[in-house]
Amino acid sequence: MKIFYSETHRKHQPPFEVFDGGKRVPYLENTDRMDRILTAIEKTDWTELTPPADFGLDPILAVHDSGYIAFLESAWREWLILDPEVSSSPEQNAFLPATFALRRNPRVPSTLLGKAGYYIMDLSACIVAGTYEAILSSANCALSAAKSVISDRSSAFALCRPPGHHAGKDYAGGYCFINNSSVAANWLSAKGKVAILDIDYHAGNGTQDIFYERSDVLTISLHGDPDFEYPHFIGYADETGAGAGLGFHRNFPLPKGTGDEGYLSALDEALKLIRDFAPNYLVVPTGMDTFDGDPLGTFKVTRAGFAEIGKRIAALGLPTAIIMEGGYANAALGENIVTLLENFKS
Ligand code: OKP
Ligand code: ZN
Repeated sequence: MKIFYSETHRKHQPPFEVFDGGKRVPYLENTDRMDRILTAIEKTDWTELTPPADFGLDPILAVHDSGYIAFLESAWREWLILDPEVSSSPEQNAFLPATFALRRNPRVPSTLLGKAGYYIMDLSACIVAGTYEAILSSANCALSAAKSVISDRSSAFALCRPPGHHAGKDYAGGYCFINNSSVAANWLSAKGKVAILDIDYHAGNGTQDIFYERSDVLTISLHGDPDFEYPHFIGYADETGAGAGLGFHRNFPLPKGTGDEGYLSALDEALKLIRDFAPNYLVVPTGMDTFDGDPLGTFKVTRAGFAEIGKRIAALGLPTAIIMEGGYANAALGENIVTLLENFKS
């Protein structure tokens, strides 16, 4: 199985994020996550680590707003000018706004902090010097996996970092800037019908937003109920698409403590929807934060659970692009993802 990966993610290493209560904590979406996965992948004899190709900006701008991408490109440089103190210790700093848009009146301010409040939805999408380069490289991993799914007619894994599923057309949040899975799915949608099955612990709000009015891409997300879990304001069961897209989005909000049994029964419902839709390609935004003991999750999915989840998704028999999203129980992360991926060997 081809695994698309680039070392460029290391350029995105924010020194902190801000948790509930205003607590500054070390950035949980860290480079160690990738190191753990790479170590586990190295032990297999059926994986082939492959550098991503450069797809340029076009497939990204086919999903994201150009003003938003321009903001991401220039934010760090502009921040250095606005706060010259940052230049003396850039590695101890990250750029984040402290005021957020209401979006009742969709105007984009002309200034850096105005734009930041408009384009960023929380205190985890920190921008540092290397963020832009890292997010382009991450998107290229997802696009490379999508292309490989077509040309090799087999499944592929995009080892993306930063993740993407919380990023919308014109906003960053939840460690996400470019919605890698959506960029890949939209690129694939020019070649056939696509379904997206998001199995990260958190609701795939960005993906939901991006495809909400489209009927050619079915989007489904299984996640912690947003009534108690991030991202709180989206991901409820009654959100099923709009306009032409009505009926082509589904959410499966699940309770705290969901284990293998509860998860698998929701997954079976989702898989039935995908079979009925009869897509040509499947994109799976994959988070391992459903794992029992994940610091950002409340579910109790086990390693045996991941084996079964992978087996049931693979049984769809679709060319599948598996796209890395979250998962923060680093010590178990590598073995967990390999356990899931094994099912997609060709
Ligand atoms: C990203 B991914 C709430 C803090 C939430 C952001 C979580 C982003 C998860 N207590 N912080 O979906 O794994
Ligand atoms: Zn997550």
